[in-house]
Amino acid sequence: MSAQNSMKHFYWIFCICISFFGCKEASDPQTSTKPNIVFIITDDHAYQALSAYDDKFIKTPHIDRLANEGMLFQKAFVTNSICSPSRAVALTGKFSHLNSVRDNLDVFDTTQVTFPKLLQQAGYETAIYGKWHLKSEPKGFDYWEVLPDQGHYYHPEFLTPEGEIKTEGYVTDVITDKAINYLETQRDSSKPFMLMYNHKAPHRQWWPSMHDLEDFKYKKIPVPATLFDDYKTKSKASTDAQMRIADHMALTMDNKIAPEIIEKLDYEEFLDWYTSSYTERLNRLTEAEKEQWHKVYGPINKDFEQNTPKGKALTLWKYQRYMEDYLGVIKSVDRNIGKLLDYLDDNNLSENTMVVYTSDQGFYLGEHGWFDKRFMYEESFRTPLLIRYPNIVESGSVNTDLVQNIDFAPTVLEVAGVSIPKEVQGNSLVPLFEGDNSNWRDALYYHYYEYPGIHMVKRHYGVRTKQYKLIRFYYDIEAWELYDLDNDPNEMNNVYGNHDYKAVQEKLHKRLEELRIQYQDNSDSLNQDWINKDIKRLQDLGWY
Ligand code: SGN
Ligand code: CA
Repeated sequence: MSAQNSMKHFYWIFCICISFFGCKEASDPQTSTKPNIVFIITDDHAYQALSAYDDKFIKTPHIDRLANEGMLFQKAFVTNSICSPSRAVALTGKFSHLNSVRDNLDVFDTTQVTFPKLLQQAGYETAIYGKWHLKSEPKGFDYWEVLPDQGHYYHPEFLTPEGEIKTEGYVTDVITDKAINYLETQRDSSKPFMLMYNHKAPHRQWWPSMHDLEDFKYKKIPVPATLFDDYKTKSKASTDAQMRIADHMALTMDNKIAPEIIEKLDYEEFLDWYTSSYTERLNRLTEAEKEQWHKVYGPINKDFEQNTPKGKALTLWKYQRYMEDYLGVIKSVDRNIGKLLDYLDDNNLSENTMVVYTSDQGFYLGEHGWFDKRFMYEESFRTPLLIRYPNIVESGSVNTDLVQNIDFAPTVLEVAGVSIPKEVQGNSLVPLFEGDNSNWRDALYYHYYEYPGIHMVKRHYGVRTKQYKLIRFYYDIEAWELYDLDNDPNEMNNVYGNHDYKAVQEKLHKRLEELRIQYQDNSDSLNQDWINKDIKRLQDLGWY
């Protein structure tokens, strides 16, 4: 046993003795037996843009601290790669078909059991600041201030128990200030706390903070090998998806070229509202901010006007512009996480606090030609997961087991010493913290539903083992795809129906059926009512 492990065992024996002999719990969080929890969920943070995973695009030294001082999960996944569903999964530990949120239009049923509610009942104080995106009012939180819907990057509004409020500043800074203010001035220090600190960033439309406007501009960003994927072996689901940088990324709203230039040069925008959306966002800036903004984006606009890229050159230009802003937005996330971690250090809270860093899903940074998420392919199925918990997690450790966001709720509950309800479908990560994966899952289940809808990614479900992935696309298509991830990590070669994979394919079909039974999911065939309701809502939104 390492010196560090024996210290940890000593710590636990010490804690057990204290509770056994009925000693009064000290109010100092350092000596309290109940650990605090800081749960950070960013929005659309690709693991490819987090240097603990990969430093080809950006260095994120502050977020990386959580891996250096804790555990980095190399194979962390979501169950349904989209925002509201992922948040509902995190809160309940249940798949979308059982937690009321299958897509971004569903309303979260707050009468359900959630981990914040259970923590509250167990004597925790709970708070949430930032993105919520579940439509109903937050329940199970002593304090909450959340962004309405997606929220805004500049001078964001917040929903609070007292109604909507306006704030000044950049959203990532504002959320951090609220979280630190809670810790500093509002928190009841006689209780352990659970703080959800959820960022809007780096969600589309990628407006960096004034501090980071210039950071990545004109720095050549490496281009992914699959930027010009022609989906040769894939089903129509890939061709039909509307999330290609080349065809569906907006020159105005996403790449920040002034609408009058786009019009003058006769470039086409995929959707009309992109132009107004860009102007509305620009108009949220103060006059001083606008001036600073134009100093950086003015020359970019001029260059575009002079060079008028077309065809492949335009796709490469759009990719470069997209990444400059996306990475700029991440800079401010990293800086703010650093601020929060420093606060924990300075206030003697780091030792007895579990800090979880994750995103609601991954994101495409040009792989397969895409931005956005939704597909069960690796870049959006995976999500970053870094956990620092000095009580039991060895610093600098790396885990490669198949973990999923259904595991978050049971993990937090076990760490807090609260029993895990039977209906929870995930597993606590605590055994993995301690290096024990003897009873861990061998396969993951996934199900995505938001179709027809924005980006038009067809409904699909599937299974992923350590080496293989089997996907079924359904609804207005019937197609299967199979990938051998060891031999084809970029998922370019669909081998479904290939004779060499006959046995593998049969095994995966069987495993998929077992998982659907285990997780009680028959929602592709039996719920025509749900499907009709979805179509009606999407028609109301003018998306269908
Ligand atoms: C918005 C975005 C989409 C994005 C969805 C869902 N368009 O509609 O690109 O897929 O949110 O994102 S935007 O022009 O309004 O930015 S999610 O993270 O909330 O699921
Ligand atoms: Ca998201």
